[in-house]
Amino acid sequence: MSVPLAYVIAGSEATGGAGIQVDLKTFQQLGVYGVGTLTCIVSFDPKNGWAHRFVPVDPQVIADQIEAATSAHALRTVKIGMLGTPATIETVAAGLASQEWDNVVVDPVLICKGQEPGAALDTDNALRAQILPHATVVTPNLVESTILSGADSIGTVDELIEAAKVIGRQGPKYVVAKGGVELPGDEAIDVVWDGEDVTVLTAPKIGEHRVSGAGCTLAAAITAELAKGADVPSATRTAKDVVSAGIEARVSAATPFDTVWQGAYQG
Ligand code: PXL
Repeated sequence: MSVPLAYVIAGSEATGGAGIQVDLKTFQQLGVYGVGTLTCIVSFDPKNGWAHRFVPVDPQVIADQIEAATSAHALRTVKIGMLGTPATIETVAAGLASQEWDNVVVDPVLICKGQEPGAALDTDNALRAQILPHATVVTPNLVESTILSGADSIGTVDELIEAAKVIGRQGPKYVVAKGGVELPGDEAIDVVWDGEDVTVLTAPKIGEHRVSGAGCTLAAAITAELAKGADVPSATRTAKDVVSAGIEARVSAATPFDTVWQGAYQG
């Protein structure tokens, strides 16, 4: 029996609500065997308002993990999550270039919830220059779309579409630009731009509060569906259903945000 495989290169988020923990849970729920490489360890600090504590993994150790994973398995589909430093980006870009991929899903984690935007311009620029050109799909949230497109702000669906088009010119074949709860209106809107046409996906917003792990779950679910042979538009539609079900059944914690329950989606 051959099981579909998906690979993720991402960071650990110690509360379980984001990062590689979410990616691997999502892969499993969608019937895909997950292989993971760790780029960094994020441990929120409960004594200090759950502020970020961030430790990058040594670049050589990242390269070693990529070597082990890609030597053990015939991996064709990969998701890139949080990278965090220019040195990590350099190492991961070299890993991506070392073999061919059918699908590279890039979740451009420029900042996490609670961090200041623009904290690390060199990291943003390295991601844009070295990772985006490899992407089959990139999945920016509203803040990331604003940064990557250079827009002053994004407050409407038309502005989100414009930003997706600008990001699409930086290399990725598909841009899935997420409106999330911050984009005004009753619907959670995602814009899919394929270089020629735009598709607007909608789902009812579930509450007005952000839920941790929604972005990681969406990109991981797209990755899993691509690994199973879906095309990008249908993978994105399924992924949106996975996120909606997971937000509906969210898990509460002492952290500032509830988190997505990946086990809720039953296909
Ligand atoms: O949600 C983005 C994200 C991704 N990956 C890691 C994170 C976060 C946000 O906290 O810590 C490791």
